[in-house]
Amino acid sequence: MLKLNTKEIQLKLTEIEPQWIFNDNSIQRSFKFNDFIEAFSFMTSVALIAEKLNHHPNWENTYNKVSISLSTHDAAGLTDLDFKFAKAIDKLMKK
Ligand code: H2B
Repeated sequence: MLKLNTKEIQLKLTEIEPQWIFNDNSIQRSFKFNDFIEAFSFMTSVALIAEKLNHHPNWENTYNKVSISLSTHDAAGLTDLDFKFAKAIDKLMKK
């Protein structure tokens, strides 16, 4: 996977939900649910996408909150795969 440059990243950021922020060589978004079960159900769906893409999130869960940070470890930065993953997560949230 090819590491994206700043210009490519700026363009790609316009294709995902505005809640994603570019920070520390990754894209990050936080989610809040009604309770732990809803948060964990969401995480389960994200985990299935991750396995399908063979691309995995760095994330944190505290009760009803989930924070996700996406980057490509192998490329030490962002690649198309991170944006593909972000789009799939955005799609989940629209259901
Ligand atoms: N996920 C992420 N986010 N970045 C990677 O570089 C990565 C991954 N590499 N999932 C994959 C798995 C790699 O470790 C395996 C061996 O394919």
